[in-house]
Order: sequence, then C-alpha cells, then structure tokens
Amino acid sequence: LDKAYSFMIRLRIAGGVVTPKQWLILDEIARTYANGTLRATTRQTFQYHGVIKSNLKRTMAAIDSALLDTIAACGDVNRNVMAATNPAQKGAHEAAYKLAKDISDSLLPKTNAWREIWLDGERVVGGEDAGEVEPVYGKTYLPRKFKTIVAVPPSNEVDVYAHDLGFIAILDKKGKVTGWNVTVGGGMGMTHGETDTFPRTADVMLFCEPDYALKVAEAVMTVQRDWGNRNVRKNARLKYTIERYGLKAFRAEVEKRVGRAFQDPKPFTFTGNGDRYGWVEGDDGKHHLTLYVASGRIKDIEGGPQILSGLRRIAEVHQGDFRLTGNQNVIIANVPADRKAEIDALVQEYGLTAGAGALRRNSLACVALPTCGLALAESERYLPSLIDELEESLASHGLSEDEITIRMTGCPNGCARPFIAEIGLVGRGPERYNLYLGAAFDGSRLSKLYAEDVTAADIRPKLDPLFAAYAKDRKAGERFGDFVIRAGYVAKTGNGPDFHVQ
Ligand code: SRM
Ligand code: SF4
Repeated sequence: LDKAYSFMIRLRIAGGVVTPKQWLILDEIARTYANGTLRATTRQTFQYHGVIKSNLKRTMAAIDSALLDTIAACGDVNRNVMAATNPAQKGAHEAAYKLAKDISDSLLPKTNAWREIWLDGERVVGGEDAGEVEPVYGKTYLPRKFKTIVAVPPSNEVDVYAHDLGFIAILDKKGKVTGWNVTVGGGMGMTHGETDTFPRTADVMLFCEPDYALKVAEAVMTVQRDWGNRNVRKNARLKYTIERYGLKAFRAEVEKRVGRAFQDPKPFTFTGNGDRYGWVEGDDGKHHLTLYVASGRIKDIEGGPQILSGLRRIAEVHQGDFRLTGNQNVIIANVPADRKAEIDALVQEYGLTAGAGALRRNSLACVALPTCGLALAESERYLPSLIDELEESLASHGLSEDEITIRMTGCPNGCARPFIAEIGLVGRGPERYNLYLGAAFDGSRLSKLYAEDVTAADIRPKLDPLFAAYAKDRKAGERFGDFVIRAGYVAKTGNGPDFHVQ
C-alpha cells in the first residue's frame, strides 16, 4: 500500500480573472479532490489543499478542462502575474490586465512537461534531450522566484512595492494609460536573526511607453537571471541584486538590453493598499461587488456563512466575471444594473458579507498551520480571534471605524506581506510573534521591530496603550503607521538593510 501523501496545488491565473464557467469547475474540484475549500491567495490565484497523490492527475485534468494550469505557479520562474482589479476604472483595468496577461504569456516557460506529466504522460515534443532549450530561461532558469505586478493608482491594492518587478500605470486626465513607471527590487522574505536577509520596498526606476513594457519586463528578468546570486540562495532575489549593483547600474543594463534610454519616473499617488468593499459602478455603467473573505478561505462553515456554496450559486447565474484581489478577497465583476438585486439576494441568503469591522477589512493572514511546512506559528487560524480582541480595544478608544492595516504570517517568509502593514505580526515559535509597526498605509514604507518574541496573550496589552495614545494625540488625518513614528514608538525605516537598524 502506498503512503497517503497529500498535496497543495496552486493555479496560475494572471490578473486573477475567472469566468463563471471556470469558477464552477474550480468549485467542483474543491469538493471532489481537495479538502472542500478553495483558498484565494495573496497573489490573486487559488490553492487547493489536501489533494491525495492518487487524485493528482484527475485534479490536473479537471484544471485543464477549465482552460487553466499550474505552470510556473511555483519554482524559480516568473510567477503568477498580478494586476490591479480596479473595477471602477474599466479602461485602466483593461490595460493593466492585458499587460499582466502578456507578461505572463511571454515569460512562461515553454516546456511541455506539465502536459506530458499530468495530462497523458506522452512526450509531446522532444524536450532538452532533443536540443530544445527555454528561449528566455535557458537550462538553469532564474536564481530564485521572480514576481511581477501591474498597479493602477490611486489604489495600491496589489502592493506594488513588495515585488521584484512592477508596473504603475500613469494615467492622463481621461483615465487612459499613457505609459508605466517600472519598479524593481521589492520583496518580503527574510530569516529571523540573519540581518543579511531583509524585506525591501521596490525602487521606482524609470518610465516606459506602453509599446516598451514587455521588452522592459523581459530585460529586467534577464538581468536578474544573469546577475542574481546563484551561490547563496537566501540572497538570490532581485532585491539583493539591486543592493549589490545599485539601481543606477541595474537601470543602465536594462536600457542597454532594450536598446534605448528611458525617461525618469512620472509622478503618481497611492491612497492605500486595501480593497474597496461593497458595490461600485464602473465608468461603463457596469457594477462590481467586492466581498470580504477571511484569509481567502472559501468554504462552507457549519452554522455560519456558506461561502463556497454561495459563490457557486452566484456563478450559476452571473454573466460577468470574478476577480480575485491581492488581499485574498473576491469581486463579482461586471454585473448589469438590472441583475444587482439577484446577486444581492444570494449574498444575503448565503451570509457572504457577515462581520467585517474596519480592522478585519484591512487584515491579511497567510496559510501557516496546519498545511505550511515552514510555519513557526499559527496565522490564518489565529488572526480572526486576535482581531476580535483588538477590535474591542479599538472600540474602547473610539477607533472602531478607523482603517488600520494588520497582517500576520506564521514565519518571516512574509507571504501576507506583513512588513508593509501598519501592524505586522510575524511568527517566531508556537504562540510567539515579533510585532512590527510604522509601515505606511499605502504600502510604500517598511515597518520596524517594536517588540520581539511577544506571546499571543501579550499582543493586545502591547497594542492597547498605542491605540489610546493614537486616539488622543493624532493629528487630523494622521495614519496609525505615521503616528507611531512621530510619537517615537519606532524609528522610521529607510529601506533594505535599514530594516534591522534599531
Ligand atoms: Fe509564500 C513559500 C504560501 C505569497 C514569500 N508560500 C510558501 C509556501 C509554498 C511554503 C513552502 O515553500 O513550503 C507556502 C504554502 C503554504 C500552504 O500550506 O499553502 C506559501 N505564499 C503562500 C500563499 C498561499 C499565502 C496566502 O496565504 O495567500 C501565497 C500564494 C501566492 C501565489 O498565489 O503565488 C504566498 N509568498 C507570498 C508572498 C506575497 C506575494 O507574493 O505578494 C511572499 C512575499 C513576497 C516575496 O516573495 O518576497 C511570499 N513564500 C514566500 C517565501 C520567501 C521568499 C523569499 O524571498 O525569501 C517562501 C519560502 C521560499 O521561497 O523559500 C514562500
Ligand atoms: Fe508558510 Fe511562512 Fe508563508 Fe506563512 S509566511 S504561508 S508560515 S511560508
């Protein structure tokens, strides 16, 4: 008898756009082969957990029948490309989504191995033995994972500063994309106690016209392919390459490979990195509903919200599309005005909007235990009850409606991007967390360590006096992350290695 191995499967869904037909297939896979849940991730895609080995091929075949796959969702390649959802800015979203899709397609490994292994086992083409090479990746692929993202101001919902490569739309007065600011060298992962590893916010490097975006993406990735540190894996991400060579030299090499110089970045403004909940009307008259999904876990809760079943019912009648956000939420997008009531009725019937206060709406937790083998502490299963406690504390200081970002991860790999949340909690061991404060509300500045190795029971007592002081002493419109710096609780973090300087 073979051991009962069970697997996590991650899909590739560029820009997080899923049709109702695809949704129904993905829902069916969750019920038939996985643990009855669809898990929306912080990179706008889905994961399945608990797929047993004997069901792997059947699951992949079902994913293929939805015209989706898992290629490059993991590994040292360009990962799932994210794009702003921006339902209210139709033109800009279309441009962002198209760029994300084009980058995803052009930087996708060309190997047929996925089909050969999962679909019928037959070798479709000759492979490396027959002299076939990956045109961009070559034989040795990239030094490390590589993450790309497309953002549309004023919302930084996709957290452009946390990724290796980013494109920020520069819009004209009519909301048309005139070109892209290109960002490089963001990333979250680090190791506790090793200061040569650190989170880093991306630098805004240059401005490029729409026709050049793909070429720039490929050039940035190939410079990292050639310059990245292949000897020390923990220093192999692009952020360390930029620290080593400097932004100027990196930009010069990118421009050399594209064959022209670019303008400096153009001005832009972000207002926050959270989602906009509820209904919004797009500039084309279509309506879009953003639903809060706690930690992206789409499942039916006994005696509680029936999120999996509710979204399936919606998929059965919905004529637009679904969009996964980088904050693990779901948007029911492109609803004609006369179909809103039908969607609303299903949302009510299945309890899809239950219980999200301001702090919860601005929260993220990574998967962590029980499925993540790297977790040092709980995250997804613990954050909801911690937020119950913190919301009590916030209410006692009259701060219930204040938007404060809070993110928790089970280890310092940073899968829920905790180092750019105003309150970041990062697992150190069972029921122990490092508490980071002072990041910017729009995700553009890293936080700083405020308290090390805090027990779960001590988190509220640590934060409560800060909430009290914030309620009493903040300036008009001052964000919590800015306040804790002005009030001297933490120093402002510069970037990169400065993260560890106390
Ligand atoms: Fe992540 C590894 C879950 C987004 C940084 N991440 C993992 C693994 C696969 C653990 C492993 O290697 O064994 C986790 C699987 C847990 C499980 O049980 O499902 C995992 N990462 C996730 C997800 C599901 C978190 C979530 O709750 O949504 C996200 C899936 C993304 C996707 O759909 O592709 C996820 N991971 C991120 C992000 C956020 C982002 O990309 O915007 C980061 C920080 C950004 C960055 O890359 O710097 C992130 N994950 C990591 C790292 C540290 C990388 C580094 O540079 O040090 C690892 C570990 C590694 O690569 O060695 C990791
Ligand atoms: Fe696992 Fe750590 Fe990522 Fe959480 S942050 S999912 S614990 S690797």
